[in-house]
Amino acid sequence: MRRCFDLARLGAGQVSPNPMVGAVLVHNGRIIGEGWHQKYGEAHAEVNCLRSVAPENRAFIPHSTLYCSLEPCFHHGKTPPCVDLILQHKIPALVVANTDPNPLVSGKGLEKLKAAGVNVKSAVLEEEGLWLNRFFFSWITRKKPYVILKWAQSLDGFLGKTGERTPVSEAASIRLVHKWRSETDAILVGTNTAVIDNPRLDTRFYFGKKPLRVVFDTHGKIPSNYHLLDDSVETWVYGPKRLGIFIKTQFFPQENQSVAIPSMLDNLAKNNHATLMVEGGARVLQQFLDGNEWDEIRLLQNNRRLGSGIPAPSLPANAIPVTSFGIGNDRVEIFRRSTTC
Ligand code: AOF
Ligand code: ZN
Repeated sequence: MRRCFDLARLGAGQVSPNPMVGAVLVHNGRIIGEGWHQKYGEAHAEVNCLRSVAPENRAFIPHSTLYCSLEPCFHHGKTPPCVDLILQHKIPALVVANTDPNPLVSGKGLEKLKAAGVNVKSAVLEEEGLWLNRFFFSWITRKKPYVILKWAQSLDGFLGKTGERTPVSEAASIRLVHKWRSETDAILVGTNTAVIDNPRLDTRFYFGKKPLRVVFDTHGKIPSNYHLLDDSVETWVYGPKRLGIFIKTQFFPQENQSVAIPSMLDNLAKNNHATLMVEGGARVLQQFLDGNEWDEIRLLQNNRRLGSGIPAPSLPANAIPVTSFGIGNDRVEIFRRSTTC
């Protein structure tokens, strides 16, 4: 199953809002097929796994066990049901990590396979699977994007100097942030960050997709020659419409930032954006924390002091540490929101 998860992760950033799914076919302790869901709208993991079986191994398929990180689909979506494929290939045994919360599937896939005599084992490494696909599970069950708050702070707890762009993180961490962006559907910054930093919010230090940029500009303060108003990638501006021709930029006139947050989250989910990464600044991060509108915090802790500046937000009491690791001179700490308080 861990191999399924590793394969699934290869689809990161390419399949959203679909889940990342991996499948492995095993005959007598030997892997004879592997596959993953590679791109939204294209073949599912099970299809790619069966396609990968070499001609000399095809006769083993009806005597093999299929491991799949997600319950095989039951519905006719953009591709035919994987359940039917498993039955056509007469695969006698199936092991899955998670049932598919998609109402079109939700247990029906496993039921159909069991009824046809397939030996089904479910909930194997279920927690790991839930964490792997936390964006998808959030989007499909809560109709909300999974919200990640990301900030970098100095050793003495500052986000940056007041009123000036202040590099806090190391080059390696910046690359990591670009990787995170490429795995995220949308990135948000507030007006102050947009005005002070003139960020691009792109993925120039990593490969992969360019996420939707979202910015609060409630009083129209962002200079019109700034990157976020360059119409180079899909951008949502919560603020007054600007003069000029915009093709990839949409404006949502909105004067109150705290009112804008819920409607923005709703709008993201409706447009198939399953994740949002909030990259600052202090005010926007605090609004998400105060509204308990967050699921995960990614904190980049640098080892140098700034002496003064904008204080970083305090970690909320319901933040549970998940993992931490070093990168250059930074330490990355990941927290998730406790669901019990
Ligand atoms: C699987 N294997 O690899 C994936 C599944 O529009 P479609 O046809 O691509 O269907 C998307 C839905 O199928 C998605 O919301 C989820 O319920 C399931 N994803 N199922 O059997 C896969 N990616
Ligand atoms: Zn499928």
